[in-house]
Amino acid sequence: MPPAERILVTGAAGQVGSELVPYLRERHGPENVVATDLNPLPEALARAGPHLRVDCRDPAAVEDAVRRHDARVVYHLAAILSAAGEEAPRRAFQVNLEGLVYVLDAARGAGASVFVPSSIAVFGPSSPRDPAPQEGALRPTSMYGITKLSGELLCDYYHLRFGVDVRGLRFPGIISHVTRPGRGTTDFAVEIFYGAVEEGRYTCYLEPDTRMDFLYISDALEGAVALMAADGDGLRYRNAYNVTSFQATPEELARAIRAHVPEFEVDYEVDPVRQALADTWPRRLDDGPARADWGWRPRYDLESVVEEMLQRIRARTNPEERRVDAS
Ligand code: NAD
Ligand code: AKB
Repeated sequence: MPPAERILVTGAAGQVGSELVPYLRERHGPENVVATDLNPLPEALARAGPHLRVDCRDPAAVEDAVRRHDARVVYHLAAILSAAGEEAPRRAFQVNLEGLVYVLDAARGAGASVFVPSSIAVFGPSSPRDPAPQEGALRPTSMYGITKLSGELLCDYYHLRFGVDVRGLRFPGIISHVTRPGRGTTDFAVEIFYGAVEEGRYTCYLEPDTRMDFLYISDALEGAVALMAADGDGLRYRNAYNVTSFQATPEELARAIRAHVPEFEVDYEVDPVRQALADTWPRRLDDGPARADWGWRPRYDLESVVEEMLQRIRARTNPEERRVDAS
């Protein structure tokens, strides 16, 4: 168990934050992990430890939250994801970039370190797609990708210029079961499990053969914490390391689910905006540097994720399985 640390999480109500906060509270004590978000937190999260409303676009509020709680580490998750960013590009710019600068300034003032997740969306149509290397052609065409790539550069700048210990991972699509995703391009890989369990069917907004890159939430959380614990001198790429676990198309996901839910049906109604985003992203990230520099090793693959997602979602909707799950 690591020594307890005062930690502040922004965007704690989201898909990643709602699982990162309990994960950190388990390790550092509930009283040491402050959950913040613009929107209300899930009740369980709010009940279990300190929390407050913080809009990351408000520099005074961010600085006050970091200072008042004497945060030593900030996990800055607040963001507008890819599909939502195409609906409101200006807002994506403000939250993803202005908000990031305010968090970096507050961390600099307080001497705190920072984790900032980046995304596979930093790559663009001119990038190699399979695999996309750690370094190379990074010319994203979505507002989300542009803010994420600019964010990586800002983080490196704050490290080089001001000595802020800021680190990040380029996540592919994250699959999880506690909080539904926040209007990204990879949401189908979560929604499809709810469709299978709750309705036996799902309508997918991407073409059946669109290959995308994925990571299970447990690997994402372990990766973030491992990167923050790594010796900073050994990090060649602070912001941000490619990480990945497995690749799948909607049709392959559906087939893997059908091994457990034989009657499961999927049809397709393509959303041109999300299809266009998916078509500019790599099919797979090269995670070699993360493996070499700080020992990145994901534990989950397609089959184990399918099993776990179905079990977790069934346990929430089926009281018989809930009892089994809790034992
Ligand atoms: P999400 O959309 O589920 O959650 C983001 C949270 O930010 C929400 O709870 C929202 O209320 C909050 N937020 C929005 N505007 C805010 C503001 N102005 N001030 C404070 N909070 C605000 O996103 P997520 O999936 O949890 O993503 C977390 C981080 O991980 C983001 O930086 C995202 O870019 C990155 N990421 C996620 C994925 C994924 O598949 N989930 C993949 C790659 C990178
Ligand atoms: C999205 O689809 O926007 C996110 C991401 C991969 O960054 N899930």
